[in-house]
Amino acid sequence: MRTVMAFKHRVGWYVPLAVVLATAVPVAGATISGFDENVAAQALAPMAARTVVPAPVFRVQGTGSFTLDKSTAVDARDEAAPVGEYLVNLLRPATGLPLPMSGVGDIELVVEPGHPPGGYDLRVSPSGIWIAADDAAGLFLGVQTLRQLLPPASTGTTRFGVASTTISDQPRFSYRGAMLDVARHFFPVSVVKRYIDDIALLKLNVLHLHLADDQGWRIAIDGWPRLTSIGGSSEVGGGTGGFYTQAQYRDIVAYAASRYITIVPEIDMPGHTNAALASYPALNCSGVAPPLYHGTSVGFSSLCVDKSITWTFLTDVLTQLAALTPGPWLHVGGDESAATPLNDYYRFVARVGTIVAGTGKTMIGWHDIGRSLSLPKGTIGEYWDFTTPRPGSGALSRSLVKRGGKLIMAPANVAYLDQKYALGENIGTQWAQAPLTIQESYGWDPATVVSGVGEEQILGVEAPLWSETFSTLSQLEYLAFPRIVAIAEVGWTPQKDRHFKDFASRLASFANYLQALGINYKRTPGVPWH
Ligand code: TNX
Repeated sequence: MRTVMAFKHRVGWYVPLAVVLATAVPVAGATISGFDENVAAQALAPMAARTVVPAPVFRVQGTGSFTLDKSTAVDARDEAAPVGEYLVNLLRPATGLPLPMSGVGDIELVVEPGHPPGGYDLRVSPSGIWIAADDAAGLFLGVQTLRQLLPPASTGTTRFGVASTTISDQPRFSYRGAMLDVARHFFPVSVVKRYIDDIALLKLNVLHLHLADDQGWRIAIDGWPRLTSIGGSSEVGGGTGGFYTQAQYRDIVAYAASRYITIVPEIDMPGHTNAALASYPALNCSGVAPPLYHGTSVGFSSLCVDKSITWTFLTDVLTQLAALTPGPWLHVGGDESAATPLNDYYRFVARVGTIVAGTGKTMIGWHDIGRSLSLPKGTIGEYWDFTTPRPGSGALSRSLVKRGGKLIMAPANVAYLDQKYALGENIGTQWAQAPLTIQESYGWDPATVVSGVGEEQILGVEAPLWSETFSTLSQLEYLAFPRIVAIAEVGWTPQKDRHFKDFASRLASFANYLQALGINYKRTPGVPWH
């Protein structure tokens, strides 16, 4: 028994280290012959403690480890059951272990009150793994941490060790989002689902879909078939575009929900609407439809504020979108409406606000909508200007907060994932002070960007990914990773606990998981990639 304990103790440190080493030699089978295990144990204790992104709020290392084996079972009942299913569906193929879901198990997932709000508690000891949270969503976050405590990929043995540890964790902000622009280039359901899985790993809980812009309309609306047959048939560069049927869209929403991720649909308006205007001549003030647009300019299109068909159209669109959306928010864009006379813009946003309020949803708009004098109480602004606000954007943001709304922080110069990593790169844009480095994506505090908009006025953070310059999954992931990891930690980990050097070393370890999952990423300078 003593020997077994001692062995287990060593194995606890040994297995994760083997994994770190194994990435250089992917099927190394956890053999590190000639390696002094005592030295390994010392070297690994801090390392194992530092491999989670975003960094947990509280964590201490224990002694020993738990090893999954043929007899390991998972106990996840009632509300916890779907999270248990999710976990075993990940672990069975990765480990080759049976991992039955039974009433008693060494891996226990529990929904019960008394845990960190929005977060979870996790304990690993030699006798098992226990994760508990107030709800299934919190449990799911704990499971994301557990994934990063396990080796990233099968080492060819059945020994999957997790070092003993106690974690108590909760998010800084309740809204932690990614945005994907499926309008400039269309991405099929499979790519959207893949991105949902990518961001779930980072404990993000919102995916904002930019569903319509000048270059394409991507969601079927009953009664308006030309929106998709015409408006959906184009994209930047002249490709064939595409769109989601309502059934496909519901499938995306349900898939996101199974990862405890809320979909926020955005129809950008009154500008960014060329695809809709090209589909229905009557929506244009002139009565003449413009041609489809394949370029990348902004600010040239506008809905016609005083035509009644505009309001029939928007009521249909927003009502149907609300019905497709279990989450609390509808995003109406409102940015860069340079082709809309200012007076019309005020009236437009006010009237849209009334329609959204009528659906029971809370309106979100880019911070530009702060210009409008009349907005439903609690309207949320999404801040996209730089971390040093240029004239106007601070005041527009404060005007939303004064009316009881909160802000989602997505400053373009640090959070826009489409900004180039380096000016010589062939994908990405550069208008927002590119190059955008990993240090810059990490090194900002959402609560000090806009004066008068502090911690309490901030709903959360978001990392938008605009798609003018790319069309494949691999390019999408390349632009997102690793900068989205930085934004996820900005949204999760308390400001005082964030330090770039520490983040960079955890990020380098996390890259083993990206590799194991086949997620493309940029090996940005300043990170000690293995
Ligand atoms: C700005 S800032 C946009 C998008 C572009 C993006 C490109 C804002 C709300 N809109 O229309 O796609 O820049 O980086």
